[in-house]
Amino acid sequence: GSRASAALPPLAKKDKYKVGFAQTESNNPWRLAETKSMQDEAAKLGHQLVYTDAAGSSAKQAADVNSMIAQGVDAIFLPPREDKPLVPVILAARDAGIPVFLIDRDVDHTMAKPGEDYVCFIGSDFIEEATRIGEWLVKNANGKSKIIELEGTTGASAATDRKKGFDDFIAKHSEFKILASQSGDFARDKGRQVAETLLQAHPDADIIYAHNDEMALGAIAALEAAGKTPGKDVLILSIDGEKEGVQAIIDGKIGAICACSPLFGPKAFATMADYAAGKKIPPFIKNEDAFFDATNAKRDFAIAF
Ligand code: GYE
Repeated sequence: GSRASAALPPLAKKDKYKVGFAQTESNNPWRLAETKSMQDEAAKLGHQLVYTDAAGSSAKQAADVNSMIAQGVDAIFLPPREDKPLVPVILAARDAGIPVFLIDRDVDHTMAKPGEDYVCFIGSDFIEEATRIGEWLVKNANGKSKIIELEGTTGASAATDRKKGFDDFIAKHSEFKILASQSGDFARDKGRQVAETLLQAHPDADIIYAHNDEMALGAIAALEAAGKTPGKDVLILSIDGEKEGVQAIIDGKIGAICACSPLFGPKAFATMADYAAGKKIPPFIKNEDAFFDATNAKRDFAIAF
């Protein structure tokens, strides 16, 4: 399409900014920890944070960003719920002269580019997270091989890449088979419902890979309701590292969790300051993630959120 400007808008150097943070939803500890981290850092630095919660709707999140543009915020931090529907408002912010920093999820790079349309993406490498889960599985499967996969929100970069990374890894290990894979929307109750349905269709499944802890905890409830013992009959793997998830490792119900830090505040605001100072910002600023299994879950419990 036609664009008013082709370059990233600059950010004036100021002591205090009015910054938008358009949260996706607030239905799990990961989201709450992320919001708190952004609010705490803004308060610490004395910036005004315009906070919105899209309650799980990409349309509402786009409207929230549009209202931030109308309010004339200096910059916007956005975790795009899906990788395509938020692109038009990212371009609209750019054209309005407001730099956008994507945090925790990215958008489709054929539609918008870091370094051109938005400043950068700050977050985890989701392919790598899924690969680390696969590598742990190969060493710890103990003969288990039949997998049910619970996917995150359809169209979310975190879900797309956690599936791609895992599927690519499994494709190279013919002893494993993915029996079924379906979205549980990154939510505990949806994860429980989808696990229940898929376990009925595939009673021989002995591994569940969930794209986040909330769905893994839902799957544990589904397994227990079906009279199965999580961690024994079915090996469970997930991503995030919330306290209840890491506790489930200690309790022997989850096998391994690749951590995914929700604590974006310090890095997000430091990147904004660097940008205002004219420093070159890399298109991808990668978070380094921890990993939990029975060998360190107790010792490292303090880093769970
Ligand atoms: O893993 C999940 C959340 O986008 C990386 O979204 C994030 C994911 C996180 O709802 O729990």
